[in-house]
Amino acid sequence: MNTHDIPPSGETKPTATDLQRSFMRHLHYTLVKDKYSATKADLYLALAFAVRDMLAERWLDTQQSYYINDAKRVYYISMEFLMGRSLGNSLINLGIKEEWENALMEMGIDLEDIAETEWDAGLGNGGLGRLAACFLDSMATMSLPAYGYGIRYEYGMFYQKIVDGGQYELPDNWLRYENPWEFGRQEHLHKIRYEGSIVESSDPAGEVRHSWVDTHDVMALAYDVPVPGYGNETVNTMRLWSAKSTREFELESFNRGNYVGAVESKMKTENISKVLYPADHMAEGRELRLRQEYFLASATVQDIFYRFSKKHDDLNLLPEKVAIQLNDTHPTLAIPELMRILLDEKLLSWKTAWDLSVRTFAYTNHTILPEALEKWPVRMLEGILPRHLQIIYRINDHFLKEASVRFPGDSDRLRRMSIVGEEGEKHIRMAYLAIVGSHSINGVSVLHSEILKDHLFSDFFALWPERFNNKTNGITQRRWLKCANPWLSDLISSTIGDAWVTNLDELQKLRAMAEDRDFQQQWAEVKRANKQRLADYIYRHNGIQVSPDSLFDCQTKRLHEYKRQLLNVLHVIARYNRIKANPGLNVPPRTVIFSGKAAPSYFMAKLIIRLINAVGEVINNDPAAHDRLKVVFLANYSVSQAELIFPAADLSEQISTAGTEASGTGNMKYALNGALTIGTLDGANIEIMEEVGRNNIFIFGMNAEQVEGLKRAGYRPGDYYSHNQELRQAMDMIADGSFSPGDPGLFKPIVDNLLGNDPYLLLADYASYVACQDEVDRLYRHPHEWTRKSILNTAGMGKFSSDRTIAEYARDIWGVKPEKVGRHSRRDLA
Ligand code: B1H
Ligand code: IMP
Repeated sequence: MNTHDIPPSGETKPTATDLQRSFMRHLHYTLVKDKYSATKADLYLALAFAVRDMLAERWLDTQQSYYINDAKRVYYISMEFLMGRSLGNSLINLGIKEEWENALMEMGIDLEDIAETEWDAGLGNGGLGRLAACFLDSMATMSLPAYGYGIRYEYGMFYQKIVDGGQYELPDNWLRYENPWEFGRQEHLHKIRYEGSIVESSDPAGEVRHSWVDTHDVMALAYDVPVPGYGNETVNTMRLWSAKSTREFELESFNRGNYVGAVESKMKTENISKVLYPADHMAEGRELRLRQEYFLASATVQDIFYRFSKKHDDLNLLPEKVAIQLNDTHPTLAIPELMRILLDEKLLSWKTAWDLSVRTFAYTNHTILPEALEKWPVRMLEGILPRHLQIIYRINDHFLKEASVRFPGDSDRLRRMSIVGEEGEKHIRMAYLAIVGSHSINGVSVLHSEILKDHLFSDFFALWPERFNNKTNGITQRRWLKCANPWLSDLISSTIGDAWVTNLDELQKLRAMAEDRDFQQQWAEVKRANKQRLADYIYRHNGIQVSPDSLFDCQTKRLHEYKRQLLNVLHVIARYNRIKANPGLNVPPRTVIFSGKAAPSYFMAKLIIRLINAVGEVINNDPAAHDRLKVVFLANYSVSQAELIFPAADLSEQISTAGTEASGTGNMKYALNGALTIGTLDGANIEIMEEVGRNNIFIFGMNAEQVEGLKRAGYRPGDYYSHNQELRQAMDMIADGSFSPGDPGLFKPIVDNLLGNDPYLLLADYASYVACQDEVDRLYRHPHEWTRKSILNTAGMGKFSSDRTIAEYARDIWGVKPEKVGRHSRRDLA
């Protein structure tokens, strides 16, 4: 039908008429609308369908090429994919944005305007989910035979509203309108089993075999989303699973005559893919979450077997044809699930099955925070996944035997290393299961990977040093520079060419331009235009007028105590007090911008949101501060909001307690867009400093070793409070109700917590932070110097492309190679 409106890819570019015809066809025949009845959302959908058509052939060709060439595949399994919007990214990756812009303009349609109506795909909490999305973009762009596997949550990350200064959560009903980027695949259906019991029998060779019977089953239904590479023919697949009750189950329960009860149970089973858990860095231990994790693991492993078996009978080939990357421990049940299939269904021996499994799996750790490390009660596993619990016990037995050869008589260490934890309620330590079951274990920045080896997993490092490695995170420059910051992209490309889009090291060429006054001026003009765009957004959403000539000081990320938004607030209050005390104080005007969601059950994080808004309320309404300080909290931080903020930032706040932020990726997005960083020596900040140069970044505070030392020596926050007058005044104001006159005790818990134990050492780093902020002020008075450093930041970001990260995973862990896409389906059509 409409396939022929647009000439096949890779050949001549379509004309404006081709595009317009395709667009109108979709408006008329797919949506059944005319120009009188079409809403903005219809125009968006018509465009999305037309763009989707342009992906179709490449998608079919890519998948067929993988099949024909029997490529080794990599499977990235993740409970989260924070994709954001697809339209803009698809247009850019297809290299067809300008053509569409012009074709639509001729019809009186503004592309940017209709693109705004696309709802974000927010199937993730934060960095971990967005990293998965950046990786998919890089894998497609590098022509790797890769798949993302996840859950098609009906409700993604909640929508945050700010009411009376506090956070309210609204459900993110993202599938309410049609989702043009997904394709339901009714034929790709797997049965997921829960509960039941185990029957043992002996096979003819005398081996004990297990069958899992009387299970309660749910079906996993595939939805495929295309993942186009940039400037190539590759379109990979992200496959998301949706829960459906089984037909047998439905018929059986309905036949029992209990109609309402049957519908109720049907709903209950379909709840598995209902909602994303919104508590990042907090393993909740809920039964539904366990069911979700197994749902993803089992459906994906079954799918991998199905694809592998289309070409191969010999299971020994599995590690040569399949690499599975576990995005944190959330999908770790894939390990016992693979073992279950190899043992119980394929009837392999334990030794063979285990060897194949370990060579197939690799595990990435993303955090060392204890509350985020997953532990599942044995009792819960026993009920829901009885066979997997047996397998995990057996894995542990074999493992402890191996470890006791290496550490004979060291029973303390063996107890520490056991996959089964005995303190309190008996539980399974998922990180240990992931380590024992993988041939590769990596952290996400140099510092983080060192901490894994030296602290969190030191016993395992002693046993298997060769399994441990680092893969410093990265971000895709296609979304985070080319799409999000078109003006800066154009300036860069017109200066050094556009090779940076697929080779970010090219940005180094900007170094030669850093001193060039003309170039500096153009750079500064772009920044100002982006700040104006953000200022307009702030005015529309918050009703606050901010000046694009003020320093935009931004901290946007999940609200968490370890990220220390509160340290930023303490500085804001101190700055306000300085201005109040000295009305003539000459400081560069600042706009301090916050954005981020708190886990709905995280009391302290939510109280900090209230505090930020309360402090803003006082400062923004005080004429004394009017021209020098503004505080803004933007509601509902999301991928598309972030795309607006990064290009407009002057200063990027990356101020976590050293040793707590595994990597950070927002830090990279800000610096790539020319913001200077004020940060601690934590996560990837250290590597950013190495790349941009110590003189082009504001570093303050203790390093990870000093943090350790201070804690060991006995940290006394009260000392810092007593000895620093500015700090004491700021804390007293929080405690005495200066920011909450109607409810003076409201913020007292914040100060009590700081004076009580201050687990993230805010007070210890306070003086150094404020001194560093004073340096920021000094530099901002010298616009040329500031702009020079801004250019040098962008120029130094080559290392932080997720293309580099993925190249390292592909080479060191997966052993996968780029795969050329043939024109198979196009020949079929011809
Ligand atoms: C990161 C998480 C996380 N680390 C538990 N850990 C979750 C933990 O729903 N849960 O239970 C969800 C997410 N997220 C982040 O990963 C790190 O904090 C960042 O420093 C890092 O940049 C990012 C990607 O590696
Ligand atoms: P899958 O997602 O790996 O199942 O890949 C599906 C693609 O592989 C299909 O679109 C086909 O192009 C190709 N394919 C699958 N089975 C066959 C087959 O039996 N012969 C040829 N191609 C096949």
